[in-house]
Amino acid sequence: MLINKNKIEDHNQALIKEHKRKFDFINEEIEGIENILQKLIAFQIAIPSWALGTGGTRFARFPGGGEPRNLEEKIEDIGLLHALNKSSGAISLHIPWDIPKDYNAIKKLAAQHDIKFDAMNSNTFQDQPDQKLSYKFGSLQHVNIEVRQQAIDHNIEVIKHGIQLGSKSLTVWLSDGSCFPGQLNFRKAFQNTLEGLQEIYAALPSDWKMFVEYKAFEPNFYSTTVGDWGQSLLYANKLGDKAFTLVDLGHHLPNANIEQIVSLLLMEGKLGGFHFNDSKYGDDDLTVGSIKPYQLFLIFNELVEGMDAKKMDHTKDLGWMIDASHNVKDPLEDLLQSVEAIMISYAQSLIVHRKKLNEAQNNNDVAGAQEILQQSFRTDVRALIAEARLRSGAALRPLQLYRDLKVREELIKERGLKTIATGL
Ligand SMILES: [Mn+2]
Repeated sequence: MLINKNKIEDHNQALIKEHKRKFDFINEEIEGIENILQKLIAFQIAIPSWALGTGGTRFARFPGGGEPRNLEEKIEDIGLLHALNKSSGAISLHIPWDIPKDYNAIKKLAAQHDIKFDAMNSNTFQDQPDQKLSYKFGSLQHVNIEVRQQAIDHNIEVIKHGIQLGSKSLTVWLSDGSCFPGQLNFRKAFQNTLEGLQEIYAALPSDWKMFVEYKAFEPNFYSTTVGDWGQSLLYANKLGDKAFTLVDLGHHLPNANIEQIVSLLLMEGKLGGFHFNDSKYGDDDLTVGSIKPYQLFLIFNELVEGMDAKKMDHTKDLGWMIDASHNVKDPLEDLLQSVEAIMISYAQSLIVHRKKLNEAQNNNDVAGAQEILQQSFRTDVRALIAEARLRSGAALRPLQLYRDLKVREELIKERGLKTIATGL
């Protein structure tokens, strides 16, 4: 299914009067609005291929119908999102779930939808049907060198697929760890993992980056071999200039100060990318901004401040991706909401009065500093995001248009009710 440009124009036309009134109001409130709009228009968030189908829990999965059955349909789904919001112009693939049969055909299809190939993701957290050795007790950390070699070879194969598609980065998330005390020698597990990562790193093209993603717990519940940002940074520093830490919001212990983590990683030049989601209890894969929007804003505030301090390009110098897939929503509606929440937090952090905040900090004006941040957080920037969309040819209200056009019903008609997205 394709969304006709006329449908978007009709939708915008019907809402334009109300939008103008709201935009004029915020335009008077905020200085330098043109500059902010340009940044919002340029900002793109990658969609992972596995977020397009309904996620499950270990108890059950309830597919919603019309889910993409192959890589082509996944790209088409992201094309729908990108047509509606013009902020989702990239896909992040997962190997072996998304191995292309024909690279050129896939590249052509993606280009038709104005979609780029973001980071490639390897998978050594589950066994594939044709796989020789099992990852039950880990992959790169494994006590058996043959299992480690199999995991290394897989990651190098992922890089090769990525080169064909024009991707420029590899994200390595390992589920390696242990479930019970005594199961693992921590130092040996770290060393094995480091040596494996070094071999993979050696296979990276010169213009590629490697992202080392950490997670505190799950599926292992006693120790994780890349468990926190300290461990990830150890690996990244030992690997070299092309290796970076990747921060996933849901991969921390409760109440971790993630804004401080991203600030220090940026200071060290070692933050590579960010995975967005939200949670109440753990790695809950909930819609971005649905539970803790203030935390999301505080993180974005440090990202913007830290990137500006290093004169980094907000759009190109970090990898931005949504990483969530859950059980009860239409995945495309969820992704539209997630992108909107990210854009709101980004816009709110762009309007923080940096000079005043700096002065308040230097004067130990604690209440004043808090006021400055909350002033931005409490500003309704939705008309600003909508204006950026309007100027890019996207919809003023993407979710409303998605529903008005009955996109899910169309997809069910095309693909059937009982489809299962590959990989899920
Ligand atoms: Mn992630």
